[in-house]
Amino acid sequence: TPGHPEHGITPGIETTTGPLGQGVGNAVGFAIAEAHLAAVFNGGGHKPVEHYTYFIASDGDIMEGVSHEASSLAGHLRLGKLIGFYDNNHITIEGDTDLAFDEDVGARYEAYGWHVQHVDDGNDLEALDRAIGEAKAATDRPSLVVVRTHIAFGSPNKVDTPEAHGSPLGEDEIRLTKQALGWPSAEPFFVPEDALAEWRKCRDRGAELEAEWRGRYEAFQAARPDRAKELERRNRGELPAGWDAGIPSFPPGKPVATRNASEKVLNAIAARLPELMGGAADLAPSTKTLIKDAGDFAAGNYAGRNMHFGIREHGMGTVLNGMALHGGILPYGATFLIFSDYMRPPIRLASLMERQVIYVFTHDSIGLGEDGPTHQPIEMLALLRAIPHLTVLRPADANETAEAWRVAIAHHHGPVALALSRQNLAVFDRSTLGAASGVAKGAYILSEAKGGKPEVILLASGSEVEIVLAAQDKLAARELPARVVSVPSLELFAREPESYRNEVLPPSIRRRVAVEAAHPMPWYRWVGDQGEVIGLTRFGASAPYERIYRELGFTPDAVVARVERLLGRES
Ligand SMILES: Cc1ncc(C[n+]2csc(CCOP(=O)(O)OP(=O)(O)O)c2C)c(N)n1
Ligand SMILES: [Mg+2]
Repeated sequence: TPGHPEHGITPGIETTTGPLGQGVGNAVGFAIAEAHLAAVFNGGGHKPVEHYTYFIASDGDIMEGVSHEASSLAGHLRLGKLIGFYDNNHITIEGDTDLAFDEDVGARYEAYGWHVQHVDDGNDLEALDRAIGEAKAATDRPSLVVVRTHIAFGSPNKVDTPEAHGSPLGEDEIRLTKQALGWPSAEPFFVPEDALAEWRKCRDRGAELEAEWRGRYEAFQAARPDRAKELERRNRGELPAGWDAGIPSFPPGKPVATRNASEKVLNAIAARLPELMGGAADLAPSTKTLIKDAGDFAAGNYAGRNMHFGIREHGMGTVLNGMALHGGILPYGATFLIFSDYMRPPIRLASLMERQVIYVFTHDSIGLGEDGPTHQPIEMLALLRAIPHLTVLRPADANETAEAWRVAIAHHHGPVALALSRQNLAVFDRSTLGAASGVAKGAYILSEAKGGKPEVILLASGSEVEIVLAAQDKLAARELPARVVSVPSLELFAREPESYRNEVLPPSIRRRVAVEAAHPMPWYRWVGDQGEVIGLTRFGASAPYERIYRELGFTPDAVVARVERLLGRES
């Protein structure tokens, strides 16, 4: 058993927690998923989806900001089947919670719109049972039961002490605790017969409840076989046939921002993929992530598929994880790439759990213009690419964006982040260039060297690909044949067999220049020790994007100059 609960390692663990507060948001995501699926699949006297979501939160969970964000959202959404217990033991690692925390948690949750109860003694099972009954009866709000407990209850010397959190009681204290609690034996792992018999009843009761549920489910299957098949398909996470048939292709000519292309592709996919559900942290108009005519997921309309997470990126990330873990839903969440920082912990956990969550991160470079350096991501791509099991895709044009979505929807192992441009980008003419389907391989030859065997390889992602394409022409005019490789995803490319990687980046061509308007760190492996990276190790600046690109060295001429220097061909 891992030191912290890990989904997929220990049976029965529904989510990986450990970073405090995440579990609360996951629970909110579970409850959202249940509410949505119930709204979509229940009806005609049948309720194939009907369950409660319970969570237990510690002082640390309740203190962490992410639980505030998620709980505020849950209250707003009036998630009546979400029931939490606050393990209010007044102890954290440094000591009494009084050291840093004396707010009225119950009042705070009431202010969020939750139904709040207090149980003064965590060992009073009848009081807890009553509280659960009341919580279930409050169908129009989530419930929090603030339960006063004592850490290391029964231990004469360790009760109510922070040491009890992380260190074992020790043999002597265990003996004393068993004595104090009137335990009949000092033998380790001893379970009295009557306790065992009581627990074993759970098995029978569980079997009975399950049989009862199966009966109800079979009635649903018989009455609505198509809906049952659809629910089962969604729960298995299987894509329906033809899900991608509506994905548009974009003609060359008029430039398109990849965020705008993404909106068209998302909507085309959503029309055939009902499990696709999500939204933005108050940036749907900028991230272009609204599903048209799909309704808002809101109290009173849980069938809606457009989520409004509010300005709560961290909460959004953790709620998305809960939705993905629940099953039956393929969740996406959107914000500016810069604010991926505000949700890194749940991105990391989605990656650790290898759950399918799609992040739409727009405004993906200094190319966003006057918003200036606070909004211009520099290090974010490197940070995201450093997370194991996360796949980052930064498409170069509208057709790469369509392919990036295709990859994201079909990628079931770990989350996918799409980095999209705010500014318009050329739509490449694929009749003369490599096919956009190369996106699935992470990197592909977009344009072979002109006028001979390539002397240099130009690599770029996203908005910088059109810059290296223009540089390629200028280099050709100087009799410097350069191959252009579009690199939408370093992770996907790294997973390709060596033979393919060597085809795209032949080991014999060691002069390579990578261009990305971001921190250069991720590229060094690919350019090698005779290559160079044109990137950014400084913050951006506020100006129209064309001017920033020029001033910070992202122009075809700057690329040409760098290549000439690299090849010792300076004039
Ligand atoms: C985000 C985060 N910060 C810090 C920690 C380290 N940590 C583990 S438990 C804990 C606090 C323990 O107190 P509490 O949450 O009340 O749990 P209890 O010991 O009462 O069960 C801390 C700070 C963590 N796991 N997650
Ligand atoms: Mg505590």
